[in-house]
Order: sequence, then C-alpha cells, then structure tokens
Amino acid sequence: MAETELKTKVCSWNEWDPLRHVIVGVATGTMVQAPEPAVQRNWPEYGFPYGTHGPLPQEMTDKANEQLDNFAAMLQKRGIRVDRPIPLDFSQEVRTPDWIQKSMFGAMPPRDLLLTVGNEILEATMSVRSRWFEYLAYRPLLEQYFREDPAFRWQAAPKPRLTDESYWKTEFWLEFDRLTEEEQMAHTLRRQWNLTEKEPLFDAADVGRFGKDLFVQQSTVTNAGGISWLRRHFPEHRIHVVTFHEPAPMHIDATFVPLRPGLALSNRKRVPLQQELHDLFEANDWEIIPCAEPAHDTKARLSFCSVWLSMNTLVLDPKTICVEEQETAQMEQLSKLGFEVIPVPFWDVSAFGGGLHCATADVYRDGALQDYFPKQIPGF
Ligand code: DAV
Repeated sequence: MAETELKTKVCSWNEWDPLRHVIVGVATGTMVQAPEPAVQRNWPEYGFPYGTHGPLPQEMTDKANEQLDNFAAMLQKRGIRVDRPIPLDFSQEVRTPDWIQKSMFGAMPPRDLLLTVGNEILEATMSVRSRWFEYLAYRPLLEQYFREDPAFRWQAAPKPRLTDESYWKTEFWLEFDRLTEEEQMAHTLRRQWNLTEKEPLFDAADVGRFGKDLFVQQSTVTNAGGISWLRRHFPEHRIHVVTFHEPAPMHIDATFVPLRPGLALSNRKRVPLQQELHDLFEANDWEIIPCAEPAHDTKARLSFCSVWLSMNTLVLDPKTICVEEQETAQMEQLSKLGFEVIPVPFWDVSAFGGGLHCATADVYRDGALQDYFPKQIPGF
C-alpha cells in the first residue's frame, strides 16, 4: 500500500456518520479478574468462585477471536480501515505505589477506554485497578496516529490513585448481590454505588456522542467528579448527566444510543429517569423508541455484561447498522426503520467485555461538528 493511503486522520463527532477508520479489540489473554474493591467476580458454576481468578478458557478465547477477526474482515471489505490493539500479559500482577492487584483484565472493549471527540482521543481514567494499565494495549496505535496526523490531539485524563479511599467498601458488590432489587435501585436513585468522590473517575463508554451534545451516564464506573472533569475538558460541548432504571449501571451503550439524526434507541427496561431527557428530544424533533426484546434471557457464560448487548450495535452510516446475528427482533425493528442491517456473529465475544459497540472505538467518521439540539432545556 502506498504510504499516502496509510496516513491517519483522527476525527469523529457522533455515533452515526459514515465510518472510515475504527479500532476493533482482541480477546487474547482476557482474565476473570482477581477481587478488588471495584470488582468481585463470583462464578462458582463456571469454575471461578469468589476469590479465584485466571484466564478465560482457551476455547472461549479462540471462538471470540474468530468472531472479532471476522467482524474486522467484514468492515475492511466495506472499505473501513481497522486497527487492532496489542494485548499485554494480562495475567501479570500489577502495582502502583498505593496497591498491588493480582491480575489485569484484557483489550477487547476499546470503547470503555478511548473517547473520540473530534480530532481528540481521550484516554479515560477508568475506575478499576485491574484496568489501570489497559491503555498500554492501545499506545502503539495512539503513537502511530500521533506520528501520522499532525492535527491529532492525544489526551489522557488524570490517572486516578484508586486507593481504598476511592471506594466505600472492599466487598461492596458481594453485599449488593444480596440486596432486593428495590434496595439496589435505591443506589441508582441516590447515584451512589461503590465509588466515592475522592477523585474524578469515568469510563469512556458512559459517554454517548450526539455532536455538540454529550450524554454522560453517572454509573458504577463514572462518578460526579468524572463528569465534572469531562465538562471542564469539553467546554464547547453540552454535557447532560443521565441515569436510567437499572440497579447497577455500567456504560451507556446498551441503554441509550443514537441511530441517526432524529432517532435514538432506548432500552425498553432501563427507562430514562430524567423527564428533561424526553423534553430535550421532543423539543428538537428527535424520536426515542424502545429497543426490541433481546434474544437471550440469561447472560453469556462468564460474562459481566447483560442480555441488553442486543442493542449494542455499530452504526456504519445513517442507513447501515451492524447487529449481533441472533438478535432477530432487534434486526427486524431496525429494518423496518429503513436500515440495511448487517448480521454479525458476536455472542461469543460477550464474556470478553461487550458487544459490537463496546468492541470498537472510532478513529474517523466523515462529517463535521453539528448542533442537533439547538433548543436546550434549562438546568439539564
Ligand atoms: O449493560 O450489560 C454493556 C456495556 C459493556 N461495555 C450492560 C453493559
């Protein structure tokens, strides 16, 4: 390939403009994480009772990589440039001056870590010790983009210390699992789970990009300080803080996602808790439609993600969308809305950190920054 064809340009303002360049994660080396204040895995039925950790089984990893590779090849065939991260040895113990953590996690969901806003890619703080060093898997790509695109703004949010002061309790999630759904929901209504406000914390996947408006979910991995940091970091954008009817929210992209200008898909169970969100969409002639019924009624084996990965889609352009191939109801709904739907086998990737949106991070989409919500709601 001629060198000019390789030249990178970083730019993406929303989730729907025509996609030209994307990062697709890899499953290799992904771990069931060792316990830490932010994560307590407890999967005795799959050989990982509380307190144990280790790599996901090799046959699962192979199957996930096969699906990821096929997905990447399909995108390439459509003329989209695809880059892949370089996994580290995620089974290694890591430490900072403040703590030691028995394992890392993986490099399947780039969306969790990398937030592309215009010509900037921002590395999120993350809020989990086992994911503290995850950015290293993406550094070879970011270094390359920095060399090739003189306009690329490479940013990293302040690395958090993640001492015990960043968490309320060391076994919060074990205790949370024993609560009734109503007691769990009380956490959501108070916007208070295990993160304290000691320092700003956020995952990139809690941000939904709609041009000038960014919708940021306060969640189990994104605290108020993290959102305040984002607001100061993107002064030209309008940041809307949103929550939904979900006891343990993590990432907005299986909950509330744009499909194209004027149309957003909302989780049929995790309804928005702010009336202002409806008001804003209505005032600007945007329609919000509930998603279809998911194909599965239980999570995938060893997965911390929900069945709502059914709506975790990748929009290739305002008329074309990738959907997991078993999600027939979701595909049908999108077809009826006028989309060309590309079915993608991806369920075996779930345990590695998500669906088609989680598994990708935008590098370049056509289009400029636009204001899709010129009529704003005061105080939202
Ligand atoms: O809602 O099950 C999906 C997103 C993971 N990055 C969920 C989380």
